[in-house]
Amino acid sequence: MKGGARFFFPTAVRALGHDAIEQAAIAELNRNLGSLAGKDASKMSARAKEALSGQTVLGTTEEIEKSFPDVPVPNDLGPEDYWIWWNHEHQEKQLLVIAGDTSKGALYGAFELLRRPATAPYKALPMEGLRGSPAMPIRWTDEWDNIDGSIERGYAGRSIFFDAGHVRTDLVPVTEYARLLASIGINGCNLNNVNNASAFFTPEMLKEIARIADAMRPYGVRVSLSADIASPQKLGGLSTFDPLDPAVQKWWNDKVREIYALIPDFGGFTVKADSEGQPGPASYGRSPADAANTLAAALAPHGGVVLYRAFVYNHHLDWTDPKADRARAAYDIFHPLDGKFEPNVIIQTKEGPIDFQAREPVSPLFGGLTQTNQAMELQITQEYLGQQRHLVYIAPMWKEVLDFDMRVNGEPTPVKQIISGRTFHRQLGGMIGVACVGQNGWLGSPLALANLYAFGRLAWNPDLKPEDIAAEWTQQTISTDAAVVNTVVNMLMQSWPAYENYTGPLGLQTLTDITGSHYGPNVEASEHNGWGQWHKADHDGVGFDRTVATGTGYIGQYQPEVAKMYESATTTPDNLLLFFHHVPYTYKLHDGKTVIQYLYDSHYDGAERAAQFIADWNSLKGKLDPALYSDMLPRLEYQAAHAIVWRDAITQYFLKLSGIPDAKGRAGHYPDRLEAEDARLTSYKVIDVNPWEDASRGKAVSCVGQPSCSATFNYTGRLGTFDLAVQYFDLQSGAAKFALSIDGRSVDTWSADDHLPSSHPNGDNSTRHLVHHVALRPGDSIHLEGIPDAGDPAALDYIEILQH
Ligand code: GCW
Repeated sequence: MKGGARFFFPTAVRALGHDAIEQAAIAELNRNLGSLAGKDASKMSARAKEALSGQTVLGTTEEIEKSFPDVPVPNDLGPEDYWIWWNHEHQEKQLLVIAGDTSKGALYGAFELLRRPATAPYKALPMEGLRGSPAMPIRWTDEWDNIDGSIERGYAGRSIFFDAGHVRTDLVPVTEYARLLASIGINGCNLNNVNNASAFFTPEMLKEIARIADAMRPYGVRVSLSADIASPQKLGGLSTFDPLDPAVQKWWNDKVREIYALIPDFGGFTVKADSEGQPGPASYGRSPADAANTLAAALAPHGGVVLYRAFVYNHHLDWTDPKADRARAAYDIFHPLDGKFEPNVIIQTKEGPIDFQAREPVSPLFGGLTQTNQAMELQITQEYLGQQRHLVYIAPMWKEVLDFDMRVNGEPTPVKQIISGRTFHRQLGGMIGVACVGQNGWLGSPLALANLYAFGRLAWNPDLKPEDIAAEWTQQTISTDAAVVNTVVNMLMQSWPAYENYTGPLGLQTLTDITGSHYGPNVEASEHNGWGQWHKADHDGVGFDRTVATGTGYIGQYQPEVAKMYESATTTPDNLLLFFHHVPYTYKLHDGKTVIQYLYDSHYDGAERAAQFIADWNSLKGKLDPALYSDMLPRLEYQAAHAIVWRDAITQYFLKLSGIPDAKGRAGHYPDRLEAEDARLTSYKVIDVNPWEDASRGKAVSCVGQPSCSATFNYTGRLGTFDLAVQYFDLQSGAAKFALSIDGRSVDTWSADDHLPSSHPNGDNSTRHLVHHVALRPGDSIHLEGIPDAGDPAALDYIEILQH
């Protein structure tokens, strides 16, 4: 425990109290001691051995005072704070204290202690003890699990909570998840999807859900549920769900009483109402405040809260109306209700005004509710950020939002202070991370877990730096080796900028299929429909005029100093330019580059960066757990290839629309490609890919109604050895097979057996197969055979000869 020496703690560990949380904390310490101290003691230094003697005790401040009256326990710890203190004595007299005002605080202290050997091995505890305190009271994950065990926007397999209309029998993964959450200070978990929530409220189901609460309780994680506002009618048989009807209030009061009888520490309700087809108070001409307060009145006597989501908007907007603007909705609806919500209501606002895009400005609503509790909702699950198939570490984005200064009343008012309750002296507030964990390694991809970790750490302390959090995470979960930590942290830190660059830079949002997969490129999917995710690209220019002067007036929802910055294109940061302004393609950014050239360059840069991740990861081979190394490598290769699909789609699209060529000659110009539609085809048919930009030159070939098809290309290039990239479409269903041969020699075979979104060939499933070191002579014939399978027509886009 001393400075300069490696950090150990006494291995005789005990709890002073008996409650389940203290027992869980002790179990956690013991479990990890095994890996710390169980190392060969004969090889330990004398100092290290000494540091392991004495005792570690854990308890509430009250328990510590009683058993150890000489220990200087602070008397001002908050309910979830911890205090870790060492008496600086030697050997058997050595005493390490982990205290909390409550056992939950002590549990967080235990996890803090366990972080240190990997993250701060040589850092001594301060003489006065180490204190920790969460910045905000509400630190929850939301899960969007359905009662059948599927998960909306979940990319890691099936639910750990539910299956076929019931709570799962095996709740071991739930306990493990609660541990994971507690280790990063998360204290609540909202279990079910905000859509279609009523089925969870039957008496039978609530009894089953109590088992989940029991499994999570020892880790200080309170469960809560999404509530369907129409439940009194759907489940209760009432003729109405009007929140102001006394029978409706009574129904909720009774239901809440029923819940608390089963789950005494139930957290409360999350509500999505009047949004994307969910019922809401608008049906009766009532406001969100009326609905929220009805639920709040039922929950208040039991200590529960209502997280009412500000994600309320009309998805049938008139796209021909230049004043219509979805971004305005949350502020327009909720700002007038400021001060009308009960004290146990918290307005839960997505971090940006649209919907978890690659980049958005901060929601102006954070500055518009000064008499209302607020929480920020963000997505850990990567719905619009590559669905965990792409490495995107989101903490830098969250950090920008948290640090953003709303300038309320012209004063410094960073979002992190508003949502912690400090700015406007609110009792409640916090951060909600939509996690959607599943049975497949929680988030489906090993490095995606850095996002869950970072979410918890930032909710605990939003002053932490994303790169430091990335380093902590890497040290604890991958390796403390400096090269590993540096490389992984660099990869993580570069991943969001890379993704933004190859999907939707300059505030264009994620240029994906917004009505379908939310995954691959589809520039026009945002346009000409009521969803309001418009970027308004046309032949002359691109971007959405949201100014007060000539646009939708959205910018006027910000406080004056912020509004002033965004109102003028010259003072708007480049990375949000097109979110706020419609400009010609030739408009010059701050460094003098035109918008169109930036669109080209950023996509090429982003794709290049994604390719670099492969080399970065490979540089760590031998220093990584081999299983992790080989799990991650194909994911990074896939990402690099899909980044090329994105790059080509967006650059081709804007080249055609603007008619302005790429000054560097890259966009739409692929000299090393052999297009499938130009090959000699046997049974393959040429198809138009939809959207056209998702295929090289808009066309591909597809094998429909045939047992097999082939494309033969005549190689006319130079003699040499090359890598070949075969670009094909790996549809969701089936597993088509491909066989490549050169001049009759079989070179490679593979199967299109991934499960990518979409059932027709497009950018969701355009996939690259690399064949290395292929010797080619001019005049060779490159022959590709495709064998379709169960709805997968072995569709093929091109072969690219990669020049070394
Ligand atoms: O981003 C959109 C998602 C929906 C989601 C909705 C919401 C739960 O595409 O799947 O529904 O947001 O946040 O309510």
